[in-house]
Amino acid sequence: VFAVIFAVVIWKVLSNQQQTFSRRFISKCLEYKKDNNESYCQQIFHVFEKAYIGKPMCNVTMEDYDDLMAMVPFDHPCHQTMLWSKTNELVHKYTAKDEDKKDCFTLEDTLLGYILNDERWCGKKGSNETFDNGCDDCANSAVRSFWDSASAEFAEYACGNVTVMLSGSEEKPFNPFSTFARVEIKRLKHPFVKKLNVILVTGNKNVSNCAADNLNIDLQKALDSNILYSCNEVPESRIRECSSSSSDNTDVGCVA
Ligand code: C8R
Repeated sequence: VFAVIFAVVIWKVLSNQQQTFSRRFISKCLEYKKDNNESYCQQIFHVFEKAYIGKPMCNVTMEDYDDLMAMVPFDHPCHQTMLWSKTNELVHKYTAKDEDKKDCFTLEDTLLGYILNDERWCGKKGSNETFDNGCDDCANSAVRSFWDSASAEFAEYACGNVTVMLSGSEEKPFNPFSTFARVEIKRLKHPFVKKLNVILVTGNKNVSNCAADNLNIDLQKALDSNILYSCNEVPESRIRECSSSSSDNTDVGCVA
């Protein structure tokens, strides 16, 4: 009897865990856009799961998300792309504006980025469930491969003048291990992309500026040589001012 009760409890906990993740996924999908309906969101979840379900935790590749990326194309204006590295909180504060005022878009403003921001998930070999805890953080984890895959698509979609917000508190604002350096910069392609504008955020702890070799040499080497480049040092306080909803300034015009 105890064994049966124990098994039922375990089963309940596990199925509840799965429901929690999928329910959160569906409800974020529904709240992202009024015309997203339940059946569309469920279809997306189904294709999403196929990327990692039943696979060993550290064995998920970028390509495993190809079907998902194909199913959910971007629809934001490609000439208003905002990339970032090590400025997660600030860039999102800055781009969080009402729909009609918005003039730059991060990956978190797109459907999949919005749903999966701050989430963890993985599958397990021999199981058809999604787990949202006990997931290892490895190079080919379901989470990392998702961000690599979505970031690749996002950068390929970019056009015109692209902005990237980097941190002047880092010795290497263009960190070779970052998603921006590994995945995004090489996917910005001339003639679609004309220019890359670095916004280097400065604050109390400035260890680098626009003259750093890491930007002038390393970053520029990684960038398609036909794409123009510029760099502006902008104090963090100024960006916070630009972020306030009372500001009449438009995003890029405000900090550039
Ligand atoms: N991008 C990458 N990673 C993202 C992400 C995103 O939009 N959103 C989240 N939450 N994450 P970092 P980076 C998670 O080192 O590596 C895109 C992932 O778990 O400060 O250069 C985006 O378009 C990931 O491991 O920045 C942006 O331009 C960390 O946060 C770059 O890639 C990445 O944090 C940012 O990636």
